[in-house]
Amino acid sequence: MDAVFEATVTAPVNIAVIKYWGKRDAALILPTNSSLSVTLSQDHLRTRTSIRASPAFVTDRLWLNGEEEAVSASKRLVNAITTARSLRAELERRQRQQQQGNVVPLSEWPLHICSENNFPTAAGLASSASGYAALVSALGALFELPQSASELSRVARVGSGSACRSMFGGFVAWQAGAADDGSDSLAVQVAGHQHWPELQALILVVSDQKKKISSTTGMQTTVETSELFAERVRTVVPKRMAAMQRAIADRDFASFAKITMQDSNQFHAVCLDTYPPIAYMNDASRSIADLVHAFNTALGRPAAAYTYDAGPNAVIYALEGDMRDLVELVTYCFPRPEDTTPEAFYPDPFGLL
Ligand code: 2P0
Repeated sequence: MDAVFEATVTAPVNIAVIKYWGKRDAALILPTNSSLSVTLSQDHLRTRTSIRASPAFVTDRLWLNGEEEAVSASKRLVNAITTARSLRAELERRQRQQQQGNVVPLSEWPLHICSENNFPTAAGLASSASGYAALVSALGALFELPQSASELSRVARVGSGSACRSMFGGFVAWQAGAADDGSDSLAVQVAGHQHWPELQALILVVSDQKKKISSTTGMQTTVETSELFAERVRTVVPKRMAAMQRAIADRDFASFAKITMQDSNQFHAVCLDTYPPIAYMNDASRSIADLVHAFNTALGRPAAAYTYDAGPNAVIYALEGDMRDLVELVTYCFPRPEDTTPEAFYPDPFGLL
């Protein structure tokens, strides 16, 4: 029987509080600015990826949420796999030089990759982030690569920029770096998830439809056409990266909340300043933002912070002590359709419905 080697990993979703939007090098996926995110718990949103390598396989194959997709159709996927393979080939060369017996030529064997999300793909919930982070972590495990998570984040980055941040839990910065080859454009953990366990995230799925303009296309149009964007990159983001890291270190929710909302608002302002304009938020998204501000005003302190990515869905951060009130308020103001049926209002005491 032919040998089969296998690895299975899961990777989490991350939601940026300082947004990545814009590339200075589209091929290497080098960003115009640094960004910072919170990694969500894997209990609810995650990608699970299994990879098998065998000399019996004919070619690389990929199944995404149960459907086979052509690996060659995605240049980024090919790039990420090729980069990980070259790290494995380097390891095998070293092992042979050191005359270690039984070097398994995994770098030469085709791969079968099976990846599943437990949430809607491409609904503005960062599926490419957990997807490529899971792919690269699984390749790292399968190939027994000696590289650190930060070093491997460079490989995840060539799949999708935001994926480099999903290589860590907790609070993660993607340092834009300055090198042309991308060697210093990688993710670092700012604080572990134990650092601020009271911080929670509420996800409000306004729509699970695929977004109209992909992030990749949208951000390049922004780079080319928005004048506000240049100012954001030059003066605003560096200041906010420093302030956000301070807020996280001090567990200062008031500052964390204000910067998170301001950065989300500026990202969407820059999208609107793009020509033709890009509108990711809709009326429901804006009503949710208004509600968060009303909640904070009523409590007399910033108790909740919204943020929106390239879609209408809201993520609201709040501390554990405020989350129950927030959820009650949101479900009261935005009842789900199934809660507004006559059955929900009138529990049918006479069995007539
Ligand atoms: C972020 N987003 O920082 C920002 C905020 C969307 C809005 O990262 O072209 O899917 O694959 O590098 O990573 C979405 O961009 O784009 C994104 P590519 P990606 O989370």
